[in-house]
Amino acid sequence: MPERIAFRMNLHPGQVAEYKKRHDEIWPELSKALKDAGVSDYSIWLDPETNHLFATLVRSDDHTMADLPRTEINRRWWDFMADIMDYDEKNEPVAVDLVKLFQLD
Ligand code: RM4
Repeated sequence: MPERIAFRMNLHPGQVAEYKKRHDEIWPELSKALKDAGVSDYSIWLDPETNHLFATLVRSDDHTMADLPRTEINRRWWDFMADIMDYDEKNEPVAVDLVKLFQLD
């Protein structure tokens, strides 16, 4: 069964327009890499009070999301985004897994 996951990232203050612009112009190779890794229905939402980015996506049974950080395209995208988001010591965007507490089908 495909599963939906959610996680939280952190945007730097004053960078909403830039973040949206970059994603409006997302590199086709990155979209393809995500889809090829089994990712679909991926959306990112802003909490304007905290600058938190709430991300949610569906991943397939046989997804290979764990391999994405090692791909050249993903690394290039993360380097490109590093000036406007919080990053960790591994030079990856801070991403806190969110815990699902409710579902209405
Ligand atoms: C975000 C962040 C995430 C990436 C999406 C497409 O800004 O870099 O890691 O999955 O873009």
